[in-house]
Amino acid sequence: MAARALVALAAIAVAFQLAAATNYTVGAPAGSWDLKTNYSTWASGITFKTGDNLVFSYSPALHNVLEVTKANFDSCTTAGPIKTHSSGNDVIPLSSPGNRYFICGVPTHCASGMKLDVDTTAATSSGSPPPSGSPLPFGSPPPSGSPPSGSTPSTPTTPLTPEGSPAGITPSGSTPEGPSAAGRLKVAAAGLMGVGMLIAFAF
Ligand SMILES: *[C@@H]1O[C@H](CO)[C@@H](O)[C@H](O)[C@H]1NC(C)=O
Ligand SMILES: *[C@@H]1O[C@H](CO)[C@@H](O)[C@H](O)[C@H]1NC(C)=O
Ligand SMILES: [Cu+2]
Repeated sequence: MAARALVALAAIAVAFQLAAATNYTVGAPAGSWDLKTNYSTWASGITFKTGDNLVFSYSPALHNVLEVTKANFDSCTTAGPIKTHSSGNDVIPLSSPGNRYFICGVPTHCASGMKLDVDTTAATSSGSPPPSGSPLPFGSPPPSGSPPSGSTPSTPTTPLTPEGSPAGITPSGSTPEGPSAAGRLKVAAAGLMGVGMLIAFAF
């Protein structure tokens, strides 16, 4: 009984953990994968973490997505891409830290601004659930309350424009609130784990 409650609560905690990964629709909310969005401005307002996904949403009749090298990104060279995406709803997992480069392969579109450089930082380990074999003793703080020192801060990078987001790119949606919302979820999940242990001891 108590064990079952613990397992259920652990599953809830894990579900919260998975929900912390974010899907970023490229260009949203003001635009998408189009000819009018400034993608360096768009990306500068987001801290991309490993586990997040990029979602390129566009009409496949008008655009596509080529993942390319930095050299080909800089020169808008569409030949020999690392990977080509053309579904119109391409979900690209940011599975490891580092820079990745995406351009539109339709002639003139890259030079017109359809190019996105994404710098992914390693997600901190602060949110990982405690090992199942060693529950924390009573009274210990939630495991995710404070990230370990030396971990990458989760504050978004400073936008290039002095006034913050330019008009039209309003900071709504999940983007700017992602890290703090995720942090709250982690704390909530940790709290649930604590309740689970109370239940376990009560039985
Ligand atoms: C992200 O998108 C994928 C694919 O559409 C979906 O399976 C997943 O649930 C989404 N995750 C979030 C956190 O929205
Ligand atoms: C995007 O905006 C930045 C900052 O205003 C500017 O320096 C850059 O030239 C713009 N990029 C494009 C492709 O227009
Ligand atoms: Cu295009």
